[in-house]
Amino acid sequence: MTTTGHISPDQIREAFSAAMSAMYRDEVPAYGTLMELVAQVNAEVLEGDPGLRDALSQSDQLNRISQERHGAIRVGTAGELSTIRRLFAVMGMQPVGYYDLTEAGVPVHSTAFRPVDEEALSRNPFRVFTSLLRLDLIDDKTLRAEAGAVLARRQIFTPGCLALIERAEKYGGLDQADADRFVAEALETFRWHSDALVDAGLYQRLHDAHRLIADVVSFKGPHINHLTPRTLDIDAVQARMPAHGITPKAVIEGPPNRRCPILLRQTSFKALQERVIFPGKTATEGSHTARFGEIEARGIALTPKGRALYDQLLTETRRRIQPAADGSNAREYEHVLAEVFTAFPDDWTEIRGQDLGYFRWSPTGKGEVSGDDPEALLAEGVLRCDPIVYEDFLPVSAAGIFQSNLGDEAVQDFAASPNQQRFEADLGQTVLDEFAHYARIEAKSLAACLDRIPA
Ligand code: OOG
Ligand code: NI
Repeated sequence: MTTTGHISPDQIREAFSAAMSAMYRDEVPAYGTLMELVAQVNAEVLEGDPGLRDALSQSDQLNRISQERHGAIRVGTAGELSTIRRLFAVMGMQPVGYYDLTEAGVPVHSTAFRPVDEEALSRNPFRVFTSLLRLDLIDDKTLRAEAGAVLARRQIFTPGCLALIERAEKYGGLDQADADRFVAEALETFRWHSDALVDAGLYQRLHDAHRLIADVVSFKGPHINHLTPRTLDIDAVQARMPAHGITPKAVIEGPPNRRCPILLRQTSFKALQERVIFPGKTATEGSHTARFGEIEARGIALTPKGRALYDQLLTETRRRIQPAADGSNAREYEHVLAEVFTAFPDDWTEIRGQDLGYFRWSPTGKGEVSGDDPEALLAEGVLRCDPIVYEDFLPVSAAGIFQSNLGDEAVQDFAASPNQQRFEADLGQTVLDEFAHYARIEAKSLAACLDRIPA
């Protein structure tokens, strides 16, 4: 509960998400175009599918669709990561999940800061995929030391932001005036800076080692690198992007188009070339590609068993065909993906029966709840059951998104080296296990229904 005078973290997150969106639309005009296209497609889908509209409104999701978005940043040090955690906590965002991207050829590991309560999610689901650079995976010792020194010197938070984080921690929240200031100050951390921190020579060497290292180390802060609206028909948006002057990446990441959507499907458009000023005896001008746009479509959260099947089918697909970045085999890839995924049941009852996905139970209000067999009560129409939306991310898809905006050379061979303990030590907190969290939501919803049984 908030103390009198404090506004809720949800309100701060809502204001921050809106401010971030406005800033990004200003900085990256194609993002604005994409937002309009997504809004148009979402409206068309809802108009043509009253059943979907009804289901979304029943599960309290209709309102959030239009404000749905995630963003991503990449930080350079443990100190930056732990302060970012504190910053997001002011807005009710907790670290959920651990993603090892080395597995997919990118030298970072990550978590997603997001609201976790259902009520907070339906209020505003804004989340930020946050990656920590792993300089330890860079072979060149001299370059590693130089990069480390640059990172150690920079301060990515304004003094006002740090003071307000401390205030929120000390008093358990912020009042309206402080929250307004906090949103403005926090926004500064995510802003694009065209003045580089490093000279052109060092930038080039960092870039040659890995483009991602240049992106993280060379600038004053961890610029937000994309914002992602949620669409109800990702295939339609992907198909219509070119007509709006946007070039999408070759294929949609994740599962194929299905009747029963699972997990997460994502696609992005290419990063912009941005002008950069490098300091030095005489400042030089150059360019950097960092920022892009993305859209996502979300489906049901899978159980560990469902996720294992998903991973297995994706691996099988990619064993048969690797999507080429130039799009030359996109059709073929989609075909193979769809064919391989026929092994994943495409029917809610079957998905539930085989324990592949998580569901939320609720009473329909039609008839008395009696007995404790949820499937029977569902069949009688006394209970209903809706898929729980997957609120998290997928490492292979994330690597594809990194790759689409960093260039193909972004994927190098790193020894897979997940190190969740190290990440959590740097973060200063453990991350929430997403599977356990979805399982709890499901169990709680069912218990609440069955508790209504008269004694
Ligand atoms: C993050 C890429 C991951 C997603 O949606 O999977 C991501 C990045 O490029 O920093 O945002
Ligand atoms: Ni993303």
